[in-house]
Amino acid sequence: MRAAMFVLLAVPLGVASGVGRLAVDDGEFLIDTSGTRERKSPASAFDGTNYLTVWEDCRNDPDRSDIYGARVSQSGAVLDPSGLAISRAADRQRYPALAFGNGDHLVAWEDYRSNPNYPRIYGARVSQAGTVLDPSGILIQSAAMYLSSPAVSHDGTNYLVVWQDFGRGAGYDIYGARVSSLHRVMRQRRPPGPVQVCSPPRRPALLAVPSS
Ligand SMILES: [Ca+2]
Repeated sequence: MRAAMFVLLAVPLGVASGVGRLAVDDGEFLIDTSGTRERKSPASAFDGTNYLTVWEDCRNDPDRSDIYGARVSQSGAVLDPSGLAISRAADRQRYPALAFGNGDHLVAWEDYRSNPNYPRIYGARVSQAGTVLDPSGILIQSAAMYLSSPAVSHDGTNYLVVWQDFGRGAGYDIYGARVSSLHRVMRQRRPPGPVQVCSPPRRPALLAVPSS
């Protein structure tokens, strides 16, 4: 069980003497101070000025988690001590991941709002100022499979969101979709139809970029 009652962050201070060794701050600090219910599954990214840390948060319902976050300065000051509500959608939102690119973070997570048994992949942008730009969330993939445990990266132009997919092949497969910085999920074909990000079953796939 992945469990942690509070979200903690140890800030690396830089490379210590000696090749390949990192120094770690001599004290951890509490990032979320807003309650006693469970917080877990943290992730963090740096935007050039501050860090954004995100996590799964049960402050509103012990059985139906949400996604919250907080910015942390390079000096370790928690800039959003009450937390930023990134998604408070129905049912559970779990296992957030994020990356920074082109001025905003993209946070992605597995989301049970439309089906309590088969999570989808949702995301939302968070600005450097801590504003949640997509408070209803962006549907990244809705295939009727068990889509879970996303990860996010940014290549300087677009985001890549990847996740594990259970149900269409033998066990788990890895699928992904590119998401533009305008938070559009890139579609595989034109004219636009349902978001289609997967090649034939059991074959991990990425999207082709539309030609125009
Ligand atoms: Ca929720």
